[in-house]
Amino acid sequence: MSAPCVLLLGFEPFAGEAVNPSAEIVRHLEGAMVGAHRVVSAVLPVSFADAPLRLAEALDRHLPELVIALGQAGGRADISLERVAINLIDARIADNSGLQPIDVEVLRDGPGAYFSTLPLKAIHARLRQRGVPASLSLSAGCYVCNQVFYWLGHLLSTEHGHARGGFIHVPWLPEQAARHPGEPGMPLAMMIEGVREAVDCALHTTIDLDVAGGCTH
Ligand code: PCA
Repeated sequence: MSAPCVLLLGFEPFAGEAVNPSAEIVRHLEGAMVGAHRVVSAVLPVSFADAPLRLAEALDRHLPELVIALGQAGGRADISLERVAINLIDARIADNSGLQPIDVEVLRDGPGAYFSTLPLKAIHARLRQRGVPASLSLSAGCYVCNQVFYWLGHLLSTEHGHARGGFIHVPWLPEQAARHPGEPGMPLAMMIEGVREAVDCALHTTIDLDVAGGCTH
């Protein structure tokens, strides 16, 4: 019998960047074992039309127990543990297919929001303990990452109700930040360590910590 799996999702580069740290992280962790769970991964297009389809395909193919989608949030200084996906798209720039939807719902007549089902407080504590800068975030934005996070919430509360999951934004890599004077970056190795710890913590935590988290974004 094959090992139970954890699905990690990243995104292709966008907004003129040559790399997306989220894709680098999931490629690095593909095939890794975290306890008894095997990591599988997929890199999604930065496309409002295609990303939700590719997300659903990956869930159907792998039937993971845990799903963590990752995306780049240039300008943020730490690993952002996203709490909530909202039913709103308002694209600041066109996606990689040239689409720029403005003020539309992710899912017509869907709930206003879906919440992460990851144990975010426990993950936050674990990352800080390991020296990986992290914070809880109240906004995954209103671009493709929020759309995918919302669809993930929808799929986890319908046909993939056996799985838990959520979204984590990561900063630019140092080489990307260098082209944006004054903006922060984070080394890839630290992000990989943070995501691996988040997976391990989520797999081992059934009841989240009952502590104040604060939210910085
Ligand atoms: N970040 C974008 C989309 C893809 C990515 O990595 C976002 O935050 O919406």
